[in-house]
Order: sequence, then C-alpha cells, then structure tokens
Amino acid sequence: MNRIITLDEFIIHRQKDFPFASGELTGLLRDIGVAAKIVNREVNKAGLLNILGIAHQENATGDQVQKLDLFANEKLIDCLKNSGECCGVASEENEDFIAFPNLDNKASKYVVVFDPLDGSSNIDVNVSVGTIFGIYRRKSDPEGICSREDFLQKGTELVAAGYVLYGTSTLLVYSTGRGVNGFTLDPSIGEFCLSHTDIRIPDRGNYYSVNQGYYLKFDVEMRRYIDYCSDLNLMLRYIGSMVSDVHRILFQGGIFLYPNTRKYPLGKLRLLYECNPLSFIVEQAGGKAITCQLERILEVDMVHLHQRATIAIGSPGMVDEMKEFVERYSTIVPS
Ligand code: AHM
Ligand code: MG
Repeated sequence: MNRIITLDEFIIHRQKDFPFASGELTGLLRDIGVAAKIVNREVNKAGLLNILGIAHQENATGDQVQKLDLFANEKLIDCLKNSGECCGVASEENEDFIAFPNLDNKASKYVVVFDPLDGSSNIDVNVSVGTIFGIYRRKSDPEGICSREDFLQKGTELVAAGYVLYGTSTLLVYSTGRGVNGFTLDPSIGEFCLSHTDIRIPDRGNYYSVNQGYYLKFDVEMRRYIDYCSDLNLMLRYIGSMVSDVHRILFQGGIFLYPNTRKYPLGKLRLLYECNPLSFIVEQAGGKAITCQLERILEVDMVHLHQRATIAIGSPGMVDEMKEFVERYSTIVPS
C-alpha cells in the first residue's frame, strides 16, 4: 500500500525547493489548511444547524451575505491573525483590508486575499461551494503595518494560490508556482492527503461553462463563440459556483466564461480574490486565462480591492480559439 502523504508533510517537504525559505509561507499554507477543515466541518453540518440562510446583510460589493460566508470569513481571519505569519488580509466580505498587528514583534512578510465561500447561492440547496485564496509578499516596510499597496498587486506577483472545494469530498488544490497539487480530506483522520500530483489541464475538453441565461446580454463575438461551442456539441455545465466549474475544467478540460453583460459591464467576478488565484492555478497547470477583452488576467492592473473582471479560463487550445473569435468578430483592438 502506498504511504499517505498529508498536506502538512507535503508543504514542509516542498519548503526545501525554495533556497531562502524561512518557513513563513509554509506556516501560512498550513494555517489555511486548518481554516479549511473548520469551514468544511460547518459546511457539512450546515443542514443540521440553524446556520443556513441569509444573514440580512450585504457584502462590500452589494451581494447578499449568507451566514456560512460570515462564518468562513471569521475562521480564515482568526487562523491567519493568530499565526503571526500574515500581516493582513483582504476578503470579499470586508469592504477594506484588515491589518494585523505584529505578533511578538515578528515582522511578517505576507498578505492573504480570499473569497471565504464562493458560490454562496448554492449553500441553501446543498450544492458545492469553495474557498479561494491568494498569497502576496508585502511591498510595505515589514516593521510597520501593511498598506493598500500590498494588496493592489497584479496576479503575476502571486507567491501562492489555491482553492478548497467542499463537494462530494473536500479537496484542497494549491500551487506555489511549481506545478499544482491536490489533497483530499480524509474525514476519518481529519487530514488533507495528497491525491492528485502535478495536475495538468487537457489542451481541449468537451465542456463549456457559462451562464447561458445571459446569452442575449453578451456581446456579439461572445454569442458567436457560444454558438460555436454548441455547434461542436460541447456539453454545457454551469453550477454557478466558480470554484466547482473551474475545478471540473481543470481536471477534464474545457472553458469557463464570465463575460460582460448589460448588468455587469465590467464582468461580475472579482479580480483580486476570484479571477487571479484561479488563473494562477490554471496557468500553472498549463492552461490560460484572459479577459474577454483579451488581456492576460494575471497582468491586469489592480486599482481597487473589489474590482471586477471578465474572464475566459481553461484549456489553452480553447482559450486561444475564443480569442480568435473575439479578434474576428469584435471591434476591440487586441492588445
Ligand atoms: P459569490 O462570490 O457572491 O458567490 O459570487 C460569485 C459566483 C461565482 O462562483 C459564480 O461563477 C458566479 O458568481 C455566478 O454568477 P451568476 O449567477 O450571475 O451566473
Ligand atoms: Mg465569490
């Protein structure tokens, strides 16, 4: 029987790959793993507790916040604040970033951005949701408190990123820029165990994932591309939880699209803690991620924390093809 490799073991082992690593990033990834286990426990027992439903609040970007979102947000903040490895966080659920005081005068080098529970419209109906995170090295002086510039970095500056999918089983997938690995939570021992090594996205796949209900609200080039996917008899899959939809595509190949609509002229999804971390993962697995205006997601300038972006992400062959459609049918001058 193969020996089980736990997430903690794997992370510590990988630390050796970074010659000047001080263990802080290792510690941070472990903290996120712990928070994920706590969130997983609550997501799993949500039906048993009165934790479901809307908390009658709106988040910083105007969406309704549900109780589990708040719980997940709190747990991630708690775990990261008390570890001393992180000097601040920015979350979908908080309007501004949160700066942490240095613990024991330890100057921490990293900030963490996250969407604590993505796809929250799925919570009430027991469909998979996820946590998305990204880690940046701070730009500000490590002796002081962190500042906005630490968070307003392009995706190309990500040191690590990942997601947790609370599905039929719970999976944590992350990358530190040297490939992508996945860990499945074994509830019997309470550990994430290495289950998918060096994940590679197929060059093409049989799935396209888009909210086709907005078809008439998309620009003409996007409608043409979607028609083309349908002509090819590709299968449409759309859960409404980006983590789940992108996860399927990462493993089976395909393309996920969230273009601009009349309601969301700049796209709906958030660049900092949704598009960038997932684009980092998909690129690390050999895929591509661009905006529907054809800019590489990871190179988009970050202007404010809750900035939105359009996105086309997935198998490289399919993203390239979508790009060709946009170049052919739109009036946008490609960058
Ligand atoms: P959330 O962070 O408020 O849950 O919203 C993000 C989610 C994504 O997971 C998903 O892809 C998208 O919103 C679905 O939006 P729509 O219902 O407009 O298709
Ligand atoms: Mg979200």
